[in-house]
Parts: sequence; C-alpha cells; structure tokens
Amino acid sequence: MQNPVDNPIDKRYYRQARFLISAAKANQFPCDGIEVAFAGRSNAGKSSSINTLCDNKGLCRTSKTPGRTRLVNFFSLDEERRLVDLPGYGFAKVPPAMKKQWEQLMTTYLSEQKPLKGLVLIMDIRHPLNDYDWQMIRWCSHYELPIHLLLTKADKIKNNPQQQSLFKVQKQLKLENIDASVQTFSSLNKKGLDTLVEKLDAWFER
Ligand SMILES: Nc1nc2c(ncn2[C@@H]2O[C@H](COP(=O)(O)OP(=O)(O)O)[C@@H](O)[C@H]2O)c(=O)[nH]1
Ligand SMILES: [Mg+2]
Repeated sequence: MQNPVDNPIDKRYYRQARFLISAAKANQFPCDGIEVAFAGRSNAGKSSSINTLCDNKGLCRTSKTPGRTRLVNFFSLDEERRLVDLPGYGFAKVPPAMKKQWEQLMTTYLSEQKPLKGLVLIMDIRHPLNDYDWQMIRWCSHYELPIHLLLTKADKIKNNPQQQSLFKVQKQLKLENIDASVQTFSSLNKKGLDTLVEKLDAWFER
C-alpha cells in the first residue's frame, strides 16, 4: 500500500479533470494552453485508462460496445492544461466515407493543433500494433509529434508474456525507425500509472 503522500496522482491536477467540450469540427478545438491526446482503436481501453489516470470512473464513458465515440472530447485539468479523448475506430465495421471523415479530422488535429504536446496511443497488450495503430504512429512521426505507447489490460496476462509483448513492440518500432516510449499498463490494478504520470508531467511542464 502506497503512502498517499508518495502517490504521484495526489500531488497533481489529473484528479481535477472536468469535461470541457466535444468537438465535431476543427474550428471548435480550443486554441490556447497545452494538451495531451489519447488515441486508440475502439475497445482498446482508452476511456478506462483516462479514468484511471484521473481517478474518476465516470469521467469518460467506458463501454463494451465498440465505436460509440465519434467526437474529439476535451477535458480540462486546470486553466491551461487539457486531456483529449480522440475518436477511435474498429475499421472493419466503418463505411469508407466515415473513415475518410475521421482521417481528415485526425490529420487536421495532429497537424494544426498548436496546444498539442504529445500523444498517448492505447493498445491492448494482447493485440498491439494493428493497422490503426501504425497509422497513428506514422502520422505522429510525420508531424514530429512525441508519442507514448500504452500496452493496457496487462492484468489479462502473466508477467512473462507482458515483458515479451513490451520487447516485441520496442523491437518493431526500432525496425521501423520510430522513436517512441512504450510501457505496460492496467486500468484494473493501476500497474504503470506512475510511469504514465511521469510522462504526462514532462509534456505538461512549461
Ligand atoms: N481487465 C481489464 N479490462 C479493461 C482494462 N481497460 C479496459 N478494460 C475493459 O475493456 C473494455 C473497453 O474499455 P474502454 O475503456 O471502454 O475502451 P475504449 O473503447 O478504448 O474507450 C471495457 O469492458 C473495459 O472494462 C484493463 O486494464 N483491464
Ligand atoms: Mg472510449
């Protein structure tokens, strides 16, 4: 059991997260301050990881039904800092016109959103680096946006396979010449929360 004073989250603003705005179009994005975005394929565990980070189970709606979020959701941490929940897709089920719309919204956000300091990509530790993930990774690399990979649902597998998945992902990134940090995580038992907080703190520093 951690001493509450040693728990990084107690000293931080993540617990103060409040819903700010849902944006369907780029002209609705806030344009000042600093923000960190969370991306991930539907059902990867994105909403749960944001809720765990903010210690607030009701902040982002978590769901067993994939693909319900279509908007860019902004949450404020304090007057200048924000977390952003990006829409994810289960590609197989999405009509081409909708996929195109999503691609336009994502590329506009990643290329033009000045407050954006980094992107956290959420992947199920058992199925990392699918086509969706590679697309996000390539976009971030293209726009020179720092990226942090979160291998979540680590509680679903034992320690050894967790480490194997971590090494495998790191190796694949290296082969593709991608400079990204990677960690294991679990929203269920909060494994890796301190590492995530450390990463975000660095991005949120002025
Ligand atoms: N065991 C376990 N289940 C998780 C974890 N994170 C998410 N889930 C479950 O995975 C499903 C999808 O999670 P959600 O956060 O809604 O995914 P999103 O679509 O990426 O936002 C839900 O049933 C969650 O309860 C985790 O770390 N461990
Ligand atoms: Mg979600």
